[in-house]
Amino acid sequence: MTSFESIEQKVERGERLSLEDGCYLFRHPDVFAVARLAHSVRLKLHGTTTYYNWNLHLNSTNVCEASCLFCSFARLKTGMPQAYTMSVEDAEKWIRDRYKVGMTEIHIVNGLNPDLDFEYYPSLLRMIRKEFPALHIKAFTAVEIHYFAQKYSMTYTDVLKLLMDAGLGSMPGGGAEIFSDRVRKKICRDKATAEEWLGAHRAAHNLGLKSNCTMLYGTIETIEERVDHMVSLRALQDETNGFQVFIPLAFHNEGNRMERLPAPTAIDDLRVISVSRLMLDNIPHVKAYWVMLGIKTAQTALLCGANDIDGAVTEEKIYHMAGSHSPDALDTSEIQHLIRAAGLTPQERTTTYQLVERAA
Ligand code: V47
Repeated sequence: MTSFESIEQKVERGERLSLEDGCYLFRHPDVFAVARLAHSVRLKLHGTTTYYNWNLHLNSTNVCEASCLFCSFARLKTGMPQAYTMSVEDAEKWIRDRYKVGMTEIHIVNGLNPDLDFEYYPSLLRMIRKEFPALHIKAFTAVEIHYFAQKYSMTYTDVLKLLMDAGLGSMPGGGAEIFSDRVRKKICRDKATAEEWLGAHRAAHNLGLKSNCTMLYGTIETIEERVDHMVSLRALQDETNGFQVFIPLAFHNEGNRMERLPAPTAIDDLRVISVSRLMLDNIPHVKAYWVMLGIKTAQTALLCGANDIDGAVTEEKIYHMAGSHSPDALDTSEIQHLIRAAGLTPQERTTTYQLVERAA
């Protein structure tokens, strides 16, 4: 019979938790006990070291063929009010206006734009590699890779090789949502399935590309579906070891077609972080993405299993359009302060978790 004590013993022995254990932890009334257990695992893996990076977010088009109910960012068709597509030259100017010496990463996620030729994407990457060579390019979710493969009649491997030749350095984790077919049919029925999302990451990992993984929670999924999602990620990681970090994404309910659902509470957020740290025994890092959690919950999450707070993100749009009240950017000294105030040790990293040391 599953009990909190039996789970504690498994964690102590380094034994893998089952789907039933994960569901039990989601339902356990003492959220602080779950958080403490997750924090003990985080301390074993990383000590007090808490990572952050310094990055810029670019969304070069918000035109999107998919019709995800939770999305407040996509503007569906070219020509609709507020729809935009940057040319490569526009994107270069956009980056130049925001780029600061010392930034190490550009994160690019776009809509599934039916009006662009494939060449747009490698050209965008080549421009960044040439003009901003210090930036690691983390770009295009598995949903976008799947869309390119279908639309331009290529395999995932072909698409990824062309993008890697142009400068792609790693893949972000978005688009995973919840793997359950039941939920996907309702909230994101016209984009990559769970198998396709996992297939694109498998192809990336087989080419030596690292990637991140996510889970959107707080819409209509059950606890079993959340834990099942984690188990699927863990299984692919057993196979490829290509995921660097898991990022739970809390549903934001403004400006989209799921506005009537309440947003997850701070306790929901901390529980998801804690359970993910305990279930995902083979994924090194868990990120408390402050833009999505808000600064105070993100800081608390660092004591509940998370060991990364993302970056001094500049110009995030997806969450701000969905009602995030977090600031548009945080500077590095504020991030360091948040981490130190939790009794932890700030460490700047690159996208692939190499340490960045800067002169004081
Ligand atoms: O795929 C969209 C999610 C993702 C909403 O890999 C929403 O380092 C909640 O993937 N409420 C994009 N979630 C963001 C993303 C990401 C962010 C930061 C770091 C990394 C990384 C990846 O945002 C989408 C979707 O799952 N999303 N709308 C919403 N209303």
